[in-house]
Amino acid sequence: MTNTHETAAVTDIEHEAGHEPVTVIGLGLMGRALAAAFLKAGHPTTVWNRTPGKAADLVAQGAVLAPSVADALRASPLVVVCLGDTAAVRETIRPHRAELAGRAFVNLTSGTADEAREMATWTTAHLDGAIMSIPEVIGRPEAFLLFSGVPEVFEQHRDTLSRLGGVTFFGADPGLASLYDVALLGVMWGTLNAFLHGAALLGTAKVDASAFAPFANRWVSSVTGFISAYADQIDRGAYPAEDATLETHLATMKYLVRESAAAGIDTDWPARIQSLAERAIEAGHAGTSYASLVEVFRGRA
Ligand code: FVH
Repeated sequence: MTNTHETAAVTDIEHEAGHEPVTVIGLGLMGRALAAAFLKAGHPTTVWNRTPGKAADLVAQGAVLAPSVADALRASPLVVVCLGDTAAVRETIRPHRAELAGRAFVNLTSGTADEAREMATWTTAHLDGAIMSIPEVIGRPEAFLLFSGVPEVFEQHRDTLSRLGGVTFFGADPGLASLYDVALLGVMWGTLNAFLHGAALLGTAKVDASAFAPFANRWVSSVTGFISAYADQIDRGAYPAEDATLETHLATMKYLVRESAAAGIDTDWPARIQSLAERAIEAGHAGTSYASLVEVFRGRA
C-alpha cells in the first residue's frame, strides 16, 4: 500500500501539472455532471456506480469504470462522492474507509452538519461540500460549490475542485458547508413558495405566471438589498425601523391573507407569515424593523 507521504508527493506533482487523477463515486444526475466536468478539463477520471450502466457515456468520453468501490478509491489521490443521501455514503464508503488513507475524500452528497462531522472521522483528509447548482451548469463559471473541512486538503485540491465551478471554503468545521447548504435551500424554498403563492393568487384574475414572473424577479432583486441591510442589523443586535415598522408590515400581511381567502386559494402560507410577525410583536418588536423577526427564529420571542 502506498504510504501517506508518497501519495501526498505524487498528488503535488500531478496537481502542479493541473491534471491530477480524480475518482467520482455515484453517477446519478449530479455525479455524471461532475465526472464529465473533470474529464472535459483533462483529469484522468475513474468512476464507480451501483448501477454500472450509467457510466457508459462517461466511459465513451474516456473515463475508467472501476469494477469495485475499493478499486475506485485506490485509483486516485482525490475521491469525490455524490450519492443520493448520507445513508448511501455510509453503506458504500464506510466498509472501505481504510482505502481512504493518504487520499483526499470529498463528500458532495447533501446531508446535515453532524453527518458531515461524523464522516470527517473516517479519514484525516476530509472535505465536505455542497453543490449550489444544477447538473447542467456544472463546469461553468455560474456554478458554485461550498466546502469546509481540512484547510490543507482544500488548498491542495482547490484547482481541481474549481473545474466544477466557483469554490468557497468556510474553514475547518466539516459541518459548516452543509449548514450553509440547508440555510441557502431555505432561502430558495421560501422565495419559490412566495412566487408560487403569488402565481396562484394572480391566476384567479387570469394573469399568467409568465406575466407575473418579470415583476417577481425585479422585486426579488430589490429584496436582496433588504437582506444586506438587515444582515447588518442582525449582527449588531439592533433593529431600528429605518424603512418600515413590523407593525406596518403586519397590517399589510393581513391583506395577503384576506385576498387569498377571497380568491379561494390556500391561506396557510400567508397565515404563517402573519403569525411569525404577531409573535415578534407580542414580544415587544412592534416598532422595530422586519429584521427583529430573527428573534422568533432564534426561539427568543
Ligand atoms: N441534482 C441536483 O440538481 C442537486 C443539486 C444540489 C446537490 N444535489 C445533491 O447531490 C446528490 C446526488 O443527487 P443526484 O441528483 O445525482 O441524485 P440521483 O440522480 O438520484 O442519483 C443518486 C445516486 O446515488 C446512488 N445511490 C443511491 N442509493 C445508493 C446506495 N444505497 N448505494 C449505492 N449507491 C446509491 C445512485 O446509484 P444508482 O441508483 O444509479 O445505482 C445514484 O448514483 C444528492 O445528495 C443531492 O441532494 C443534487
